[in-house]
Amino acid sequence: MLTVYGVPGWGSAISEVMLTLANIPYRFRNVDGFDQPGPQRDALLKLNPLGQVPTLQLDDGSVMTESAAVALMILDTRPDLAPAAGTPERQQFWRLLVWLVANVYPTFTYADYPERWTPDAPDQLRESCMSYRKSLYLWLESQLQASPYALGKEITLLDIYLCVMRTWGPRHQWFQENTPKISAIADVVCALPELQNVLRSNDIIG
Ligand SMILES: N[C@@H](CCC(=O)N[C@@H](CS)C(=O)NCC(=O)O)C(=O)O
Repeated sequence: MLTVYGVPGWGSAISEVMLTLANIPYRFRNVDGFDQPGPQRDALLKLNPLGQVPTLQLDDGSVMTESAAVALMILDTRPDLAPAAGTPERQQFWRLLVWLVANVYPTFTYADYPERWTPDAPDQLRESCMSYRKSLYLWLESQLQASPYALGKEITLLDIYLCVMRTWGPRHQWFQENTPKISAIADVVCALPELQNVLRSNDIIG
């Protein structure tokens, strides 16, 4: 059985929720504190030189990192969790999946640890990343035309990103006031019975 190295509510939650939706069993290893020196970080660094979660160890001992790569790996066994090939929704799925990890995720890399990058002006970096991130989410909102899910009537792995990322900065209330479509999609995902346990263990629902 594969192992997800992560911290409840962090980036590993995206992998956990995607795996649960796909009905793929996994073991969870909590590496809380991995972003500071210590045994958790040492364990993670052995697998992932970037020291990030999610990090997965697969059945054959190989390592998988990058949430979008995890999504693609899941689609190999559960192609129904993306729009069908040959449809415009499929194109938009690839585009938004890559867009999220290429553009939104790095704002966390810099803003969560601003002193790594600009030790003299950490607050400034944190604030500029946050305002850039908000502008990205506003663009994403403008791309969302369907309901109840981002790309139509069927859930895709993209919806899982929205559900988890909505709990991160700028947080629920900002999304509700500024990106009601993202909020509504996240709410629908949060209500799915098969996801209740994993959403609760990641503090995504109460
Ligand atoms: N591109 C990676 C980003 C993963 C990532 O940045 N995870 C954060 C936690 S949410 C992390 O591990 N941060 C610690 C660090 O970057 O040092 C992905 O999509 O999985």
